[in-house]
Amino acid sequence: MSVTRTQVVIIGSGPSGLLLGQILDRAGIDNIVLERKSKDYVLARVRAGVLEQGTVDLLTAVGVGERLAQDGLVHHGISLCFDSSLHRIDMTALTGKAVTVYGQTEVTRDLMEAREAYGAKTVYEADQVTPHDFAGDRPRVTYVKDGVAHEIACDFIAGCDGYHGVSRDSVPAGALTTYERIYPFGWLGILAEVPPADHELIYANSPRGFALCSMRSTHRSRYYVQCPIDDRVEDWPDQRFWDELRLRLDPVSAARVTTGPSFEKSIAPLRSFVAEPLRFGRLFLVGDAAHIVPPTGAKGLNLAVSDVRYLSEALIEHYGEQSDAGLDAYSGRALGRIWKAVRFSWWMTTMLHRFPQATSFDQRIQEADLAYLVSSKAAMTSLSENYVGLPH
Ligand code: FAS
Ligand code: PHB
Repeated sequence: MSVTRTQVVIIGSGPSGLLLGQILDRAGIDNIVLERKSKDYVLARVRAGVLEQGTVDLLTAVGVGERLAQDGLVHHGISLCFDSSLHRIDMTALTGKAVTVYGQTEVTRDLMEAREAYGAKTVYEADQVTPHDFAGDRPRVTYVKDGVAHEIACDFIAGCDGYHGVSRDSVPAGALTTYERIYPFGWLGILAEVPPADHELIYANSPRGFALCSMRSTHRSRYYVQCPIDDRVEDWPDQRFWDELRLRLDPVSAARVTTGPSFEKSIAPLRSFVAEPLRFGRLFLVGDAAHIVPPTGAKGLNLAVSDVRYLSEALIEHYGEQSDAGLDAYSGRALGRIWKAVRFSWWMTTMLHRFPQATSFDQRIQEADLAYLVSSKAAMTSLSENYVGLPH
């Protein structure tokens, strides 16, 4: 077995792992990223699309904001569609902030390129990645690459390996408390090389279910419709998708939908999930390894970014000032922001989706929720300040 040493082992090369690696590289803290999949596989995943102002600011500050500034689409508002009417919420007028539409795939690409330019080590297709001895002060991580066993001795392990990763599962039973809500539907999403229906996002609540009109650029659209959780992609040929999307929109927006062949189509389940605490000795849980939100509030990726900010600041303090105050505070600090985003994502999901078991009372409450929201500056301000991102 080959044995090497580094200061921080980062498990996972999604946005959490790559952004943490980028910040540590710039701070001169040695780190190695271990990724189960290939680089192409990671880049092929289509996920988030909306970046909070705080995310844009951090990516820019750590040197990966050039393409983002050039290609990102700054949005000052969103629209809600219900009762066949469109209601725009001017988030910038209400909060002074905006969001930027820039696909997670591009964020990942920018971070990978920066890491390669720096010459930092990433091991792709690393099998059997396993954290060890993180309860003590000499943690290590083992893995197998091309049939050869490796061990990395380190000071800290960052579990950036997502909901299905190994890090959270490595925590001793009983040391972790989890909170979960599984939603009785999924999101069927497509990508198509067609211009978006609107210059901003449209979140629709119709009697047929939820729909979302989003985009990746002015010529590439990202659309979603709520679907039964047991649906399969094969059940949704393109024409059925386009017909259903239009039926869930107001007539003006429906008429503005440009259809075309999809080149990506997938169904994602929706859940709210939080693990507490986020620290176990020298192992830290980050991003989707620690929490999952339904994508309705566009929070998943953005929460991963604030986790990374908190942990990277703590690690820099540890090495630079020989202080562990930040490390000791990481879990509580991150969970404070996590739970606010979990609440907002749950609220947006509850307000905008049709629940199979909803009673007629539930339906009237949902309608009243929407009617109040678009009639109240205070309510729209509350939605806006959560959507553009609460302070880090
Ligand atoms: P990720 O899951 O992105 O990355 C974890 C990485 O760890 C992966 O590359 C994985 O291969 C690797 N890994 C896992 N186990 C490992 C092991 N044992 N060893 C080594 N590596 C391992 N968020 C939004 O805001 N909007 C959206 O529309 C949206 N859509 C989504 C759709 C889907 C299907 C999913 C799953 C998530 C979606 N999200 C969305 C949330 C998503 O954007 C996440 O919040 C974001 O990817 C979090 O990044 P990471 O924490 O890096 O986790
Ligand atoms: C996306 O563009 O993928 C997207 C945008 C906003 C959301 C969810 C997904 O709330």
